[in-house]
Amino acid sequence: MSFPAYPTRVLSTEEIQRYREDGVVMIKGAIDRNWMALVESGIETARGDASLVGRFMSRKVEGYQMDIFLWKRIDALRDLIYYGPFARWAQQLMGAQEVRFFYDQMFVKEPGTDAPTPWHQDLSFWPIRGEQVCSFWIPCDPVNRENSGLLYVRGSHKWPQRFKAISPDYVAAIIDEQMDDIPDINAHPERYELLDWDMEPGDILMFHPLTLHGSYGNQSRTRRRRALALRWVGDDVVYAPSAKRMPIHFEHSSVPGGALQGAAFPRILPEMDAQERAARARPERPSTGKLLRSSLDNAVAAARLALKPNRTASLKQTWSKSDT
Ligand SMILES: O=C(O)CCC(=O)C(=O)O
Repeated sequence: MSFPAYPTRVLSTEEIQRYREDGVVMIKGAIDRNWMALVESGIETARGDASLVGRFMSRKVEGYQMDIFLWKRIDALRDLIYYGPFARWAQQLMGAQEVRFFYDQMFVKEPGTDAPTPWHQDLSFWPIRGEQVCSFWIPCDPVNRENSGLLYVRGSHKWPQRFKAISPDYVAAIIDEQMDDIPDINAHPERYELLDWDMEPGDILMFHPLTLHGSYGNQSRTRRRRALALRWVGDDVVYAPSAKRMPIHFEHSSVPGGALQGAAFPRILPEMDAQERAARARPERPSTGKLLRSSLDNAVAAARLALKPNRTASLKQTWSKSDT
């Protein structure tokens, strides 16, 4: 068998076209149950062993859990990324020769968890720039709007605005004052074309990181919502860090303006990079120094934001009746 695995089915021209036009496409039954078993096992391991960043990112809402760069310490997820069919889908979707893995992220909302994911674009706060970028969102529970299935604003990846990064965990350090305010989409739903799907384990969402997306809290009393996001980059992507973009805490050798490279962003296609793969033989956790630096930056940014009450009000989004 050759790796990464060939998907049980490739994307059709219509599906790729839908992704390009709408900024998101949902593919039913794409992931076979062996790969789904790795997704679920990785999420369950992560839930029982949160990283320091994960503990910081999981807001103080009972039942909400988020963590990133899980594949650096959880072998099931490393194997999923290196050997699963995802890199080949990313290659097709982005029309890229080279495919690198950017990072993974877990989102868990237990039944009744009042933690909406605010409307946001991902690329605005990522320390990269380029066209060939895509995200996959993989639920391992049945999801619909009630238990926090994702909503998308159709075609918003083509809008000219770059919105302030209201990340699900409200990290103040990445809110860039120079960027546009996100409109309060739920207060005026008639102005937008919203897309969402009922999904089952094995289904996958593929979306462009400029497509506005968000979700309600988990309003179901019985159904959990566990999901894993995988982010991919292609040939034209460059490293573009800045003070207001997500810091990378893992080792890599990318330089600003150059291609992503090094152990944090492994090349999977056209062939795996042997050195990067060897570097992942052992789990990596970020140094405490880097994490302390980031949390200090965030505390300073949060204090600055709190001193501007009008700015905070303009970031508000309507997600429940009490928000209106
Ligand atoms: O699962 C969620 O609530 C958020 C997902 C998301 O924003 C993403 O994958 O970019």
